[in-house]
Amino acid sequence: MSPAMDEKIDPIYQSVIARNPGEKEFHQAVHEVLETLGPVLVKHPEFAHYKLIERICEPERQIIFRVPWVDTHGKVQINRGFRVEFNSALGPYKGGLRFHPSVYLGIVKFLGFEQIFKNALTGLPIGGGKGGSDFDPKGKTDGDIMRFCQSFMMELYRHIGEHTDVPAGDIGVGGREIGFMFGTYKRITNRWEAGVLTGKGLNWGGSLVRTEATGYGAAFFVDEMLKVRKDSFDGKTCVVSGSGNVAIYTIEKIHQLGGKVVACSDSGGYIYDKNGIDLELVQQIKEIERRRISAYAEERKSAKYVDGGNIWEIPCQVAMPSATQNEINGKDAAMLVKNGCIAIGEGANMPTTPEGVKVFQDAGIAYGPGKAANAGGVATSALEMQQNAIRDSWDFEYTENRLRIIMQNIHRDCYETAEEYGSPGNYVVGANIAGFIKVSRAMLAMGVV
Ligand code: NDP
Ligand code: 2IT
Repeated sequence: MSPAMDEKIDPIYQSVIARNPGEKEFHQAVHEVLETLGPVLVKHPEFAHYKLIERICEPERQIIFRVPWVDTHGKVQINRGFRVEFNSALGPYKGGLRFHPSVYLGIVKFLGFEQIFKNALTGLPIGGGKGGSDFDPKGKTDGDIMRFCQSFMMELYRHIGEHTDVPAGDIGVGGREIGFMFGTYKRITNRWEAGVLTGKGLNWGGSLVRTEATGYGAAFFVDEMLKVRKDSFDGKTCVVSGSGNVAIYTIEKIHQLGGKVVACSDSGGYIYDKNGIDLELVQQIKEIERRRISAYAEERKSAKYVDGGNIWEIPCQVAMPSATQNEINGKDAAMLVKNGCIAIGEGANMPTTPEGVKVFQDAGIAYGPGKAANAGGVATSALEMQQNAIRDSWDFEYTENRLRIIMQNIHRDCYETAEEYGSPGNYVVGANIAGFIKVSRAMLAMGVV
Protein backbone atom coordinates (compact mmCIF):
# COMPACT_ATOMS: atom_id res chain seq x y z
CA MET A 1 0.00 0.00 0.00
CA SER A 2 1.33 3.45 -0.79
CA PRO A 3 1.05 5.93 2.09
CA ALA A 4 -1.47 8.75 1.92
CA MET A 5 -0.34 12.39 1.86
CA ASP A 6 0.07 13.77 5.39
CA GLU A 7 -2.32 16.63 6.21
CA LYS A 8 0.55 18.98 7.09
CA ILE A 9 2.31 18.18 3.82
CA ASP A 10 -0.66 18.40 1.47
CA PRO A 11 -0.77 22.25 1.54
CA ILE A 12 2.92 22.27 0.60
CA TYR A 13 2.15 20.05 -2.38
CA GLN A 14 -0.82 22.24 -3.38
CA SER A 15 1.45 25.26 -3.30
CA VAL A 16 4.02 23.50 -5.52
CA ILE A 17 1.26 22.88 -8.09
CA ALA A 18 0.06 26.48 -7.91
CA ARG A 19 3.57 27.93 -8.18
CA ASN A 20 4.64 25.68 -11.07
CA PRO A 21 1.62 25.49 -13.37
CA GLY A 22 1.59 23.03 -16.25
CA GLU A 23 4.67 21.10 -15.13
CA LYS A 24 2.98 17.74 -14.71
CA GLU A 25 6.10 15.57 -14.52
CA PHE A 26 7.49 17.85 -11.79
CA HIS A 27 4.21 17.61 -9.87
CA GLN A 28 4.33 13.82 -10.19
CA ALA A 29 7.91 13.58 -8.89
CA VAL A 30 7.17 15.93 -5.97
CA HIS A 31 3.97 14.05 -5.09
CA GLU A 32 5.80 10.74 -5.03
CA VAL A 33 8.34 12.05 -2.53
CA LEU A 34 6.03 14.17 -0.36
CA GLU A 35 3.46 11.42 0.17
CA THR A 36 6.15 9.37 1.96
CA LEU A 37 7.48 12.10 4.28
CA GLY A 38 4.71 12.24 6.91
CA PRO A 39 6.50 9.96 9.42
CA VAL A 40 9.71 12.02 9.06
CA LEU A 41 8.04 15.18 10.37
CA VAL A 42 6.76 13.24 13.37
CA LYS A 43 10.31 12.19 14.29
CA HIS A 44 11.90 15.46 13.19
CA PRO A 45 9.58 18.41 13.93
CA GLU A 46 12.58 20.71 13.37
CA PHE A 47 12.38 19.92 9.63
CA ALA A 48 8.84 21.34 9.56
CA HIS A 49 9.79 24.34 11.70
CA TYR A 50 12.63 25.28 9.34
CA LYS A 51 10.50 24.57 6.23
CA LEU A 52 12.87 22.03 4.76
CA ILE A 53 10.27 20.48 2.44
CA GLU A 54 9.21 23.88 1.10
CA ARG A 55 12.83 24.91 0.55
CA ILE A 56 13.80 21.65 -1.16
CA CYS A 57 10.85 21.96 -3.59
CA GLU A 58 12.08 25.38 -4.75
CA PRO A 59 15.12 25.24 -7.07
CA GLU A 60 18.04 27.42 -5.98
CA ARG A 61 18.40 28.74 -9.53
CA GLN A 62 16.76 28.12 -12.94
CA ILE A 63 18.43 29.12 -16.18
CA ILE A 64 16.65 29.19 -19.55
CA PHE A 65 18.50 30.35 -22.66
CA ARG A 66 18.41 30.65 -26.45
CA VAL A 67 20.54 28.23 -28.44
CA PRO A 68 20.91 29.51 -32.02
CA TRP A 69 22.96 27.47 -34.50
CA VAL A 70 23.40 26.96 -38.24
CA ASP A 71 22.65 23.49 -39.68
CA THR A 72 24.37 21.52 -42.48
CA HIS A 73 22.16 23.24 -45.06
CA GLY A 74 23.08 26.72 -43.87
CA LYS A 75 19.70 27.20 -42.19
CA VAL A 76 19.43 29.03 -38.87
CA GLN A 77 17.93 26.88 -36.10
CA ILE A 78 16.78 27.99 -32.66
CA ASN A 79 16.45 25.72 -29.66
CA ARG A 80 15.89 26.33 -25.97
CA GLY A 81 18.46 25.40 -23.33
CA PHE A 82 17.87 24.73 -19.62
CA ARG A 83 19.86 24.22 -16.46
CA VAL A 84 18.05 23.90 -13.15
CA GLU A 85 20.44 24.15 -10.21
CA PHE A 86 18.18 22.57 -7.65
CA ASN A 87 20.10 21.97 -4.45
CA SER A 88 23.73 22.44 -3.42
CA ALA A 89 23.57 21.43 0.25
CA LEU A 90 25.72 18.34 -0.20
CA GLY A 91 28.04 19.45 -3.00
CA PRO A 92 28.16 21.16 -6.40
CA TYR A 93 24.99 20.74 -8.48
CA LYS A 94 25.35 17.44 -10.33
CA GLY A 95 23.18 15.84 -12.97
CA GLY A 96 22.87 15.11 -16.64
CA LEU A 97 21.83 17.01 -19.74
CA ARG A 98 18.97 15.63 -21.83
CA PHE A 99 18.62 16.44 -25.54
CA HIS A 100 15.17 15.36 -26.69
CA PRO A 101 12.32 17.23 -28.42
CA SER A 102 10.04 16.63 -25.41
CA VAL A 103 12.31 18.63 -23.06
CA TYR A 104 10.69 21.64 -21.33
CA LEU A 105 11.02 23.14 -17.86
CA GLY A 106 8.69 20.58 -16.23
CA ILE A 107 10.85 17.65 -17.37
CA VAL A 108 14.10 19.31 -16.33
CA LYS A 109 12.62 20.10 -12.92
CA PHE A 110 11.32 16.59 -12.31
CA LEU A 111 14.72 15.19 -13.20
CA GLY A 112 16.55 17.78 -11.08
CA PHE A 113 14.27 17.10 -8.11
CA GLU A 114 14.85 13.33 -8.34
CA GLN A 115 18.55 13.99 -8.65
CA ILE A 116 18.74 15.70 -5.22
CA PHE A 117 17.65 12.55 -3.36
CA LYS A 118 19.47 10.13 -5.68
CA ASN A 119 22.74 11.96 -5.27
CA ALA A 120 22.28 12.11 -1.49
CA LEU A 121 21.75 8.33 -1.45
CA THR A 122 25.15 7.75 -3.08
CA GLY A 123 26.79 9.13 0.08
CA LEU A 124 29.13 11.18 -2.12
CA PRO A 125 29.47 14.99 -2.00
CA ILE A 126 27.16 15.99 -4.85
CA GLY A 127 24.14 18.30 -4.94
CA GLY A 128 21.31 18.00 -7.48
CA GLY A 129 20.76 19.62 -10.86
CA LYS A 130 19.64 18.82 -14.38
CA GLY A 131 19.61 20.45 -17.78
CA GLY A 132 19.08 19.92 -21.43
CA SER A 133 17.42 21.15 -24.56
CA ASP A 134 14.48 20.48 -26.87
CA PHE A 135 17.09 19.79 -29.59
CA ASP A 136 16.44 16.49 -31.40
CA PRO A 137 19.72 14.70 -32.16
CA LYS A 138 18.00 11.97 -34.18
CA GLY A 139 19.14 11.87 -37.81
CA LYS A 140 21.51 14.85 -37.35
CA THR A 141 25.03 14.84 -38.83
CA ASP A 142 28.08 14.91 -36.56
CA GLY A 143 28.60 18.48 -37.78
CA ASP A 144 25.09 19.51 -36.70
CA ILE A 145 25.60 17.89 -33.30
CA MET A 146 28.92 19.69 -32.88
CA ARG A 147 27.58 23.13 -33.83
CA PHE A 148 24.60 22.69 -31.54
CA CYS A 149 26.79 21.58 -28.60
CA GLN A 150 29.13 24.51 -29.18
CA SER A 151 26.29 27.01 -29.14
CA PHE A 152 24.73 25.36 -26.07
CA MET A 153 28.03 25.65 -24.18
CA MET A 154 28.49 29.30 -25.29
CA GLU A 155 25.85 30.12 -22.68
CA LEU A 156 26.13 27.21 -20.23
CA TYR A 157 29.83 27.75 -19.54
CA ARG A 158 29.21 30.80 -17.34
CA HIS A 159 27.00 28.80 -14.97
CA ILE A 160 29.12 25.68 -14.44
CA GLY A 161 32.50 24.71 -12.98
CA GLU A 162 34.11 21.88 -11.04
CA HIS A 163 33.06 23.44 -7.70
CA THR A 164 29.78 24.93 -8.93
CA ASP A 165 27.81 22.69 -11.26
CA VAL A 166 28.97 19.54 -13.06
CA PRO A 167 26.79 18.33 -15.96
CA ALA A 168 26.97 14.89 -17.62
CA GLY A 169 24.92 12.81 -20.07
CA ASP A 170 21.30 11.67 -20.12
CA ILE A 171 18.97 10.85 -23.03
CA GLY A 172 20.57 12.02 -26.29
CA VAL A 173 23.82 13.05 -24.62
CA GLY A 174 26.74 10.58 -24.56
CA GLY A 175 30.49 10.62 -25.04
CA ARG A 176 30.36 12.42 -28.40
CA GLU A 177 28.31 15.35 -27.07
CA ILE A 178 30.35 15.61 -23.84
CA GLY A 179 33.48 15.84 -26.02
CA PHE A 180 32.11 18.71 -28.11
CA MET A 181 30.94 20.56 -25.00
CA PHE A 182 34.21 20.06 -23.14
CA GLY A 183 36.16 21.37 -26.14
CA THR A 184 34.07 24.53 -26.21
CA TYR A 185 34.27 25.06 -22.43
CA LYS A 186 38.06 24.69 -22.59
CA ARG A 187 38.30 27.14 -25.47
CA ILE A 188 36.12 29.84 -23.89
CA THR A 189 37.62 29.63 -20.41
CA ASN A 190 41.20 28.75 -21.37
CA ARG A 191 41.12 26.15 -18.60
CA TRP A 192 41.68 22.40 -18.79
CA GLU A 193 39.22 21.82 -16.00
CA ALA A 194 38.51 18.08 -16.08
CA GLY A 195 36.01 18.14 -13.21
CA VAL A 196 33.54 20.45 -14.98
CA LEU A 197 31.86 17.61 -16.92
CA THR A 198 31.67 13.85 -16.37
CA GLY A 199 31.31 11.08 -18.91
CA LYS A 200 34.49 12.25 -20.64
CA GLY A 201 36.54 10.08 -23.02
CA LEU A 202 38.93 7.63 -21.40
CA ASN A 203 42.02 9.27 -22.89
CA TRP A 204 41.11 12.79 -21.69
CA GLY A 205 39.96 12.62 -18.10
CA GLY A 206 37.09 10.12 -18.22
CA SER A 207 36.69 7.25 -15.78
CA LEU A 208 36.58 3.57 -16.58
CA VAL A 209 33.14 2.11 -15.81
CA ARG A 210 31.27 5.44 -16.19
CA THR A 211 29.81 4.29 -19.53
CA GLU A 212 28.64 1.02 -18.00
CA ALA A 213 27.79 2.41 -14.56
CA THR A 214 24.05 3.11 -14.67
CA GLY A 215 23.16 -0.23 -16.22
CA TYR A 216 25.60 -2.23 -14.10
CA GLY A 217 24.48 -0.42 -10.98
CA ALA A 218 20.78 -1.05 -11.70
CA ALA A 219 21.48 -4.77 -12.16
CA PHE A 220 23.49 -4.80 -8.89
CA PHE A 221 20.56 -3.16 -7.12
CA VAL A 222 18.11 -5.78 -8.38
CA ASP A 223 20.59 -8.49 -7.42
CA GLU A 224 20.51 -7.12 -3.86
CA MET A 225 16.69 -7.06 -3.80
CA LEU A 226 16.66 -10.67 -5.02
CA LYS A 227 19.21 -11.69 -2.37
CA VAL A 228 16.88 -10.41 0.37
CA ARG A 229 14.32 -12.82 -1.06
CA LYS A 230 16.91 -15.64 -1.13
CA ASP A 231 16.88 -15.50 -4.92
CA SER A 232 19.18 -14.42 -7.77
CA PHE A 233 19.27 -13.56 -11.49
CA ASP A 234 20.35 -17.09 -12.28
CA GLY A 235 18.12 -18.58 -14.97
CA LYS A 236 15.66 -15.67 -14.91
CA THR A 237 13.99 -14.41 -18.07
CA CYS A 238 14.32 -10.61 -18.21
CA VAL A 239 13.01 -7.71 -20.28
CA VAL A 240 14.88 -4.39 -20.57
CA SER A 241 13.23 -1.47 -22.35
CA GLY A 242 15.26 1.02 -24.39
CA SER A 243 18.45 0.24 -26.27
CA GLY A 244 20.58 3.23 -25.28
CA ASN A 245 23.37 3.62 -22.75
CA VAL A 246 21.46 2.39 -19.70
CA ALA A 247 19.71 -0.51 -21.44
CA ILE A 248 22.86 -1.87 -23.10
CA TYR A 249 24.89 -2.16 -19.90
CA THR A 250 21.90 -3.42 -17.92
CA ILE A 251 21.66 -6.27 -20.41
CA GLU A 252 25.39 -6.95 -20.19
CA LYS A 253 25.39 -7.21 -16.39
CA ILE A 254 22.20 -9.33 -16.27
CA HIS A 255 23.87 -11.78 -18.64
CA GLN A 256 27.01 -11.82 -16.48
CA LEU A 257 24.83 -12.54 -13.43
CA GLY A 258 23.17 -15.51 -15.13
CA GLY A 259 19.89 -14.00 -16.36
CA LYS A 260 18.63 -14.03 -19.95
CA VAL A 261 17.33 -10.82 -21.52
CA VAL A 262 14.89 -11.69 -24.33
CA ALA A 263 13.71 -8.21 -25.40
CA CYS A 264 14.71 -4.57 -25.68
CA SER A 265 13.27 -1.60 -27.58
CA ASP A 266 13.43 1.94 -28.85
CA SER A 267 10.67 4.50 -29.35
CA GLY A 268 9.64 2.70 -32.57
CA GLY A 269 9.00 -0.78 -31.20
CA TYR A 270 10.63 -3.80 -29.57
CA ILE A 271 12.70 -6.80 -30.59
CA TYR A 272 12.15 -10.24 -29.10
CA ASP A 273 14.86 -12.88 -29.38
CA LYS A 274 13.96 -16.17 -27.75
CA ASN A 275 17.65 -17.19 -27.71
CA GLY A 276 18.52 -14.15 -25.62
CA ILE A 277 19.64 -10.75 -26.91
CA ASP A 278 23.00 -10.79 -28.71
CA LEU A 279 24.49 -7.72 -27.04
CA GLU A 280 27.38 -7.35 -29.46
CA LEU A 281 24.90 -6.98 -32.28
CA VAL A 282 22.87 -4.40 -30.34
CA GLN A 283 26.06 -2.43 -29.65
CA GLN A 284 27.10 -2.58 -33.30
CA ILE A 285 23.68 -1.26 -34.38
CA LYS A 286 23.18 1.37 -31.65
CA GLU A 287 26.61 2.55 -30.51
CA ILE A 288 28.57 2.32 -33.76
CA GLU A 289 26.09 2.58 -36.65
CA ARG A 290 23.47 4.66 -34.73
CA ARG A 291 20.61 2.77 -36.43
CA ARG A 292 17.16 1.78 -35.17
CA ILE A 293 16.69 -1.38 -33.07
CA SER A 294 14.53 -2.89 -35.86
CA ALA A 295 17.83 -3.58 -37.69
CA TYR A 296 18.47 -6.36 -35.12
CA ALA A 297 15.65 -8.50 -36.54
CA GLU A 298 17.03 -8.01 -40.07
CA GLU A 299 20.34 -9.51 -38.92
CA ARG A 300 19.01 -12.30 -36.65
CA LYS A 301 16.65 -15.08 -37.78
CA SER A 302 15.74 -16.02 -34.18
CA ALA A 303 14.40 -12.51 -33.53
CA LYS A 304 11.25 -10.61 -34.42
CA TYR A 305 10.62 -6.86 -34.44
CA VAL A 306 7.21 -5.65 -33.33
CA ASP A 307 6.59 -2.19 -34.71
CA GLY A 308 4.82 -0.02 -32.13
CA GLY A 309 4.53 -3.05 -29.83
CA ASN A 310 4.25 -2.92 -26.04
CA ILE A 311 7.34 -4.61 -24.59
CA TRP A 312 5.63 -5.19 -21.21
CA GLU A 313 3.38 -7.82 -22.79
CA ILE A 314 6.34 -10.20 -22.92
CA PRO A 315 6.30 -12.61 -19.95
CA CYS A 316 9.37 -12.16 -17.73
CA GLN A 317 10.48 -12.57 -14.14
CA VAL A 318 12.53 -9.38 -13.98
CA ALA A 319 11.67 -6.15 -15.82
CA MET A 320 14.08 -3.22 -16.02
CA PRO A 321 12.54 -0.12 -17.65
CA SER A 322 15.52 1.80 -19.05
CA ALA A 323 14.08 4.20 -21.64
CA THR A 324 12.06 7.12 -20.29
CA GLN A 325 9.49 8.49 -17.80
CA ASN A 326 6.01 6.96 -17.52
CA GLU A 327 6.72 4.06 -19.84
CA ILE A 328 4.91 1.56 -17.55
CA ASN A 329 1.27 2.41 -16.75
CA GLY A 330 -1.15 0.66 -14.42
CA LYS A 331 -2.27 -1.80 -17.11
CA ASP A 332 1.31 -2.66 -18.08
CA ALA A 333 2.18 -3.20 -14.41
CA ALA A 334 -0.82 -5.50 -13.93
CA MET A 335 0.19 -7.48 -17.01
CA LEU A 336 3.77 -7.87 -15.75
CA VAL A 337 2.55 -9.11 -12.36
CA LYS A 338 0.03 -11.49 -13.96
CA ASN A 339 2.76 -12.93 -16.18
CA GLY A 340 4.93 -13.80 -13.17
CA CYS A 341 7.23 -10.80 -12.78
CA ILE A 342 8.83 -10.77 -9.32
CA ALA A 343 11.22 -7.80 -9.54
CA ILE A 344 11.35 -4.37 -11.15
CA GLY A 345 14.54 -2.29 -11.29
CA GLU A 346 14.20 1.18 -12.72
CA GLY A 347 17.19 2.13 -14.89
CA ALA A 348 15.22 5.10 -16.22
CA ASN A 349 14.02 8.06 -14.15
CA MET A 350 10.37 7.74 -13.01
CA PRO A 351 9.50 5.12 -15.68
CA THR A 352 6.44 3.87 -13.77
CA THR A 353 3.25 5.93 -13.39
CA PRO A 354 1.76 6.27 -9.87
CA GLU A 355 -0.92 3.71 -10.84
CA GLY A 356 1.80 1.29 -11.92
CA VAL A 357 3.79 1.77 -8.71
CA LYS A 358 0.66 0.99 -6.69
CA VAL A 359 0.10 -2.24 -8.64
CA PHE A 360 3.69 -3.39 -7.94
CA GLN A 361 3.49 -2.47 -4.27
CA ASP A 362 0.08 -4.09 -3.74
CA ALA A 363 1.39 -7.26 -5.40
CA GLY A 364 4.28 -7.30 -2.92
CA ILE A 365 6.94 -7.77 -5.60
CA ALA A 366 10.44 -6.28 -5.27
CA TYR A 367 10.21 -2.76 -6.70
CA GLY A 368 13.39 -0.67 -6.91
CA PRO A 369 12.57 2.98 -7.77
CA GLY A 370 14.85 4.90 -10.13
CA LYS A 371 16.33 7.29 -7.60
CA ALA A 372 17.85 4.28 -5.82
CA ALA A 373 18.28 1.71 -8.61
CA ASN A 374 19.85 4.00 -11.22
CA ALA A 375 22.12 5.97 -8.85
CA GLY A 376 25.18 4.04 -10.05
CA GLY A 377 25.61 6.39 -13.02
CA VAL A 378 25.88 9.58 -11.03
CA ALA A 379 27.85 7.80 -8.29
CA THR A 380 30.48 6.83 -10.86
CA SER A 381 30.42 10.41 -12.14
CA ALA A 382 31.40 11.40 -8.60
CA LEU A 383 34.21 8.81 -8.76
CA GLU A 384 35.30 10.43 -12.03
CA MET A 385 35.40 13.79 -10.20
CA GLN A 386 37.53 12.21 -7.46
CA GLN A 387 40.01 10.89 -10.02
CA ASN A 388 40.11 14.27 -11.75
CA ALA A 389 40.76 16.05 -8.46
CA ILE A 390 43.79 13.89 -7.70
CA ARG A 391 44.85 13.68 -11.38
CA ASP A 392 44.72 9.90 -11.33
CA SER A 393 42.82 7.11 -13.05
CA TRP A 394 41.75 3.87 -11.49
CA ASP A 395 41.53 0.47 -13.19
CA PHE A 396 38.29 -1.16 -14.26
CA GLU A 397 38.12 -3.81 -11.55
CA TYR A 398 38.74 -1.35 -8.72
CA THR A 399 36.21 1.15 -10.05
CA GLU A 400 33.54 -1.48 -10.68
CA ASN A 401 34.06 -2.78 -7.18
CA ARG A 402 33.54 0.71 -5.76
CA LEU A 403 30.31 0.92 -7.78
CA ARG A 404 29.12 -2.46 -6.48
CA ILE A 405 29.76 -1.44 -2.88
CA ILE A 406 27.95 1.88 -3.38
CA MET A 407 24.91 0.07 -4.80
CA GLN A 408 24.93 -2.41 -1.91
CA ASN A 409 25.08 0.48 0.55
CA ILE A 410 22.21 2.31 -1.16
CA HIS A 411 20.15 -0.86 -1.10
CA ARG A 412 20.83 -1.41 2.60
CA ASP A 413 20.15 2.24 3.44
CA CYS A 414 16.76 2.13 1.65
CA TYR A 415 15.85 -1.24 3.12
CA GLU A 416 16.68 -0.27 6.70
CA THR A 417 15.10 3.18 6.46
CA ALA A 418 11.85 1.66 5.17
CA GLU A 419 11.80 -0.67 8.18
CA GLU A 420 12.63 2.11 10.62
CA TYR A 421 9.77 4.24 9.30
CA GLY A 422 7.20 1.47 9.39
CA SER A 423 7.06 0.37 5.73
CA PRO A 424 9.21 -2.77 5.54
CA GLY A 425 10.14 -3.80 2.00
CA ASN A 426 8.95 -0.47 0.54
CA TYR A 427 12.03 0.87 -1.29
CA VAL A 428 10.14 4.01 -2.38
CA VAL A 429 9.64 5.03 1.24
CA GLY A 430 13.21 3.99 2.11
CA ALA A 431 14.84 5.91 -0.75
CA ASN A 432 12.78 9.06 -0.31
CA ILE A 433 13.22 9.27 3.46
CA ALA A 434 16.92 8.34 3.51
CA GLY A 435 17.70 10.89 0.76
CA PHE A 436 15.52 13.60 2.29
CA ILE A 437 17.09 13.26 5.75
CA LYS A 438 20.66 13.52 4.40
CA VAL A 439 19.85 16.73 2.51
CA SER A 440 17.76 18.20 5.32
CA ARG A 441 20.43 17.69 7.96
CA ALA A 442 22.98 19.51 5.81
CA MET A 443 20.56 22.37 5.10
CA LEU A 444 19.67 22.67 8.76
CA ALA A 445 23.34 23.00 9.68
CA MET A 446 23.80 25.79 7.13
CA GLY A 447 20.98 27.99 8.42
CA VAL A 448 18.23 29.58 6.37
CA VAL A 449 19.89 29.77 2.94
P1 NDP B 1 19.96 7.10 -24.46
O1 NDP B 1 19.69 8.32 -25.24
O2 NDP B 1 21.28 6.43 -24.55
O3 NDP B 1 18.86 5.99 -24.79
C1 NDP B 1 17.52 6.26 -24.59
C2 NDP B 1 16.72 5.03 -25.02
O4 NDP B 1 15.37 5.20 -24.60
C3 NDP B 1 16.66 4.88 -26.53
O5 NDP B 1 16.52 3.51 -26.86
C4 NDP B 1 15.41 5.68 -26.89
O6 NDP B 1 14.80 5.29 -28.11
C5 NDP B 1 14.51 5.34 -25.72
N1 NDP B 1 13.60 6.48 -25.50
C6 NDP B 1 13.94 7.75 -25.19
N2 NDP B 1 12.85 8.52 -25.12
C7 NDP B 1 11.81 7.72 -25.37
C8 NDP B 1 10.41 7.93 -25.44
N3 NDP B 1 9.89 9.14 -25.23
N4 NDP B 1 9.63 6.86 -25.73
C9 NDP B 1 10.17 5.64 -25.95
N5 NDP B 1 11.48 5.38 -25.91
C10 NDP B 1 12.29 6.40 -25.62
O7 NDP B 1 19.63 7.51 -22.93
P2 NDP B 1 20.07 6.77 -21.59
O8 NDP B 1 20.16 5.30 -21.81
O9 NDP B 1 21.21 7.50 -21.03
O10 NDP B 1 18.82 7.11 -20.65
C11 NDP B 1 17.71 6.22 -20.48
C12 NDP B 1 16.99 6.54 -19.18
O11 NDP B 1 17.90 6.35 -18.08
C13 NDP B 1 16.49 7.96 -19.02
O12 NDP B 1 15.31 7.94 -18.26
C14 NDP B 1 17.57 8.65 -18.21
O13 NDP B 1 17.11 9.76 -17.52
C15 NDP B 1 17.96 7.52 -17.28
N6 NDP B 1 19.27 7.61 -16.64
C16 NDP B 1 20.41 7.75 -17.38
C17 NDP B 1 21.63 7.78 -16.76
C18 NDP B 1 22.91 7.85 -17.53
O14 NDP B 1 23.96 7.79 -16.90
N7 NDP B 1 22.89 7.96 -18.85
C19 NDP B 1 21.73 7.73 -15.29
C20 NDP B 1 20.49 7.50 -14.61
C21 NDP B 1 19.30 7.46 -15.28
P3 NDP B 1 14.90 6.28 -29.38
O15 NDP B 1 16.32 6.19 -29.83
O16 NDP B 1 13.91 5.71 -30.34
O17 NDP B 1 14.52 7.65 -28.88
O1 2IT C 1 19.83 10.69 -14.18
C1 2IT C 1 21.06 10.61 -13.89
O2 2IT C 1 21.42 10.30 -12.76
C2 2IT C 1 22.03 10.88 -14.95
N1 2IT C 1 21.64 11.14 -16.08
C3 2IT C 1 23.50 10.87 -14.64
C4 2IT C 1 23.94 12.16 -14.03
C5 2IT C 1 25.43 12.34 -13.85
O3 2IT C 1 25.79 13.44 -13.45
O4 2IT C 1 26.22 11.41 -14.08
